[in-house]
Amino acid sequence: MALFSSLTPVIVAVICICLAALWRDKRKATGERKVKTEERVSSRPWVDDDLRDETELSVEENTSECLEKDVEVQHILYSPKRYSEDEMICRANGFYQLMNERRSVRFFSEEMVPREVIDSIIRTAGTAPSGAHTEPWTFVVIQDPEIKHQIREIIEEEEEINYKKRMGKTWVADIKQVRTNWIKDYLDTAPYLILIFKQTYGILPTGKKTHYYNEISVSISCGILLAALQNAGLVTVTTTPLNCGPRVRIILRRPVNEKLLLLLPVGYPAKGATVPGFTRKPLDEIMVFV
Ligand code: IYR
Repeated sequence: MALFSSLTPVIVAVICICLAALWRDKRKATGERKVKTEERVSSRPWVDDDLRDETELSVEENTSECLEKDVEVQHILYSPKRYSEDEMICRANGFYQLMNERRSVRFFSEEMVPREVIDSIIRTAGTAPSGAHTEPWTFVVIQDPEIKHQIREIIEEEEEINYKKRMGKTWVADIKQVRTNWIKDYLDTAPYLILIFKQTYGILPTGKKTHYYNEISVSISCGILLAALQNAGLVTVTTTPLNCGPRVRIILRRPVNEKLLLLLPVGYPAKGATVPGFTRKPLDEIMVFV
């Protein structure tokens, strides 16, 4: 009895530790985060809450130890070129015409494209705005035929499952008009594959750095990249290989904070390449002017 009562505090402490561990695991499993006092007070969600995916659950927010030292950024005068109204209208229409010729192409020529063009296109994509200027993107350009083929094998294996099981009948029916399937010849034939990774957080020597709105930032840079490709006379198809991200990331030796967002085969169209005869919604269907 005496032994039991002397052990009681120890037993209580062990039970408390176990309960705390269970509670922490449950919070981890459900993706719950520590709610900061200010958030509770304002009951507003953290800026990226709606963009989290299950692969990011283990990401903790910045702790005070891993905040970067405040860097004083000087503000400088900015006076971009101004055009006359006529010139503006002409440029806006010209750019629309160029972009309206863009089509998603799935048939590629093997013809090489100068590396300098690709470098310039990636530089252009890197001009996108990003949350707190974190520039949370990595563009992996693959030219090596063996690595392209390894990527193809992973993607075709997963896409076959996607088409047959994961996507469901409605999805498969909806994309029938595109006449695509899990066989992706373009992953071998296109001279380059550009794989765009979103950095879900940054890695500093002191810890993790929050990459605000990283998915939106990287998506904007992808849009700019598509415009740059079109401007250079190259073609691509925006692909989002379902379930391939982790395997592709490992082959490319990219770190865990990087998640595959888009894969773009890039090159010239093959002779006789075809595209679906889609039309675009007219202005009055896509714009509301108040
Ligand atoms: N990612 C698949 C399926 C696919 C899905 C949509 I939504 C498309 O607009 C086109 C294809 C593929 O690339 O085949």
